[in-house]
Amino acid sequence: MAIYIALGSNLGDTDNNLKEALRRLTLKGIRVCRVSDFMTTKPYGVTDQPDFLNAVAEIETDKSPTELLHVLLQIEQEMGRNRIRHWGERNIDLDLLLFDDRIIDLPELQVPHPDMQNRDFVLGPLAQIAPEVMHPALRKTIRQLWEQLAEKKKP
Ligand code: PH2
Ligand code: MG
Ligand code: MG
Repeated sequence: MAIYIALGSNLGDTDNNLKEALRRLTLKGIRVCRVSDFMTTKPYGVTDQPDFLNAVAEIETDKSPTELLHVLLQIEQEMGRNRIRHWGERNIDLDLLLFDDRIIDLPELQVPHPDMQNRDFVLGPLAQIAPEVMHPALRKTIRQLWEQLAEKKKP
């Protein structure tokens, strides 16, 4: 069981932005156990924006999911996150993907992330570090979800 977060950036020094976010997690007492490669990805949803740099990290913490969400939002704020438009460009975005096998449906927090099974830029890095982890709602492994998405995109 583990906790996974997604990191994304497509404004400024994107490589440094991801590294800085990971550093700040550690400073706040959150243990960063594994980090995927940083991957350049095409923008999803809103396509007229720069490519993203994305990664996924496995972390450990005693915090509750809501407490962790607030740490993620706090780091975004500390890093001067500028949200220009919904799904648009940003210097840093930190999203909670999976929290052990918990299913959470609060107004401010849905876990597993409700759109993760449709996102290459999440499943790609996640499949690199956690292919056998089970999605607790869809009852499929990350590898299966990744293959399913690739299948869907075939012409
Ligand atoms: N984040 C979004 C919208 N689209 N596309 C990519 N490639 N990577 C992202 O992190 C991303 C996106 C909203 O959070
Ligand atoms: Mg996001
Ligand atoms: Mg976000």
